[in-house]
Amino acid sequence: MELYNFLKDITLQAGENIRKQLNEPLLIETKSNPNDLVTNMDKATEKFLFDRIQDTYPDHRIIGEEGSGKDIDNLNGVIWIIDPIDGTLNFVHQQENFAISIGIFIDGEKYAGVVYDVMRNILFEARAGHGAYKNGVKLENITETPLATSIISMNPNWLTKDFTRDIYIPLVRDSRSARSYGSAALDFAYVASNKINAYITLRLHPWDFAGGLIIVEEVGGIVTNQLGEPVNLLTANSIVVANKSLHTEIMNDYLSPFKLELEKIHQGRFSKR
Ligand code: 2AM
Ligand code: CA
Ligand code: CA
Ligand code: CA
Repeated sequence: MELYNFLKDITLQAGENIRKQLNEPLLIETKSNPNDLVTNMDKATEKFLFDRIQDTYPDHRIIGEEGSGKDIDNLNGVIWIIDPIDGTLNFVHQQENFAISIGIFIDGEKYAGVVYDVMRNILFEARAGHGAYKNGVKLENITETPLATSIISMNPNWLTKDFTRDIYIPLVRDSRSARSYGSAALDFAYVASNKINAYITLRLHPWDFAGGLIIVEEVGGIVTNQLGEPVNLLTANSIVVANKSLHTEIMNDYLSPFKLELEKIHQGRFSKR
């Protein structure tokens, strides 16, 4: 089976496994802090995807949130970057609004990405250079919007912290409105499908955005870190994803004035995954 079809196939199967086991008891553990959760389903889904890929493509390498490929420090060959459940808090509290996110890169070049909204059974997919699709329907290029008529997505936590409040309040104030969905992968897919016009966040890991980046760039979206630099697939990153003109407006009018503060925030913070 062609690699792209294999990617979609195992993603849909992994989603079906999650839906089938939704009523089984969940084992919930905490990771870095009491609000940072992981469940047996996150781990089982990563293992399912890992085993399927290794069986079929033993020379491919896999980076996953729940421990796969911890030592990988270069992008040589075929690399899968996997978040088995993006939006674990939504998964635990709501049993919806979470996604499986996968990006495949070959020698560091984009190959294909999926973001699968498991409970709504909506598959966002893209093969680099071949357009992006939502449940098989081709997505149009996203529209360019000024901030004043844009809906932006941002985690409200960034508005509560002393070191970031002054940077982000003007952005939220001057937008048409703000939303927070709790799944970075879905945020990327929503920018790609024109439901929202930008997503801004200060810290994402490669597995949060690898699939979504390939999808949104296929429809004209721009993805950089908050210093305006290309994102790094091997480390954590800050993120601004938006249509082209809105990305420019956010960078020039809202983030560049805080360049020194943002550089300070970035120092050291993003060197590791
Ligand atoms: P997760 O559910 O896979 O952990 C929620 O705002 C978004 O941020 C989700 O995509 C979530 O992914 C991600 N996230 C949660 N904790 C994070 C952390 N400590 N650093 C970076 N991203 C995180
Ligand atoms: Ca997590
Ligand atoms: Ca994630
Ligand atoms: Ca996750």
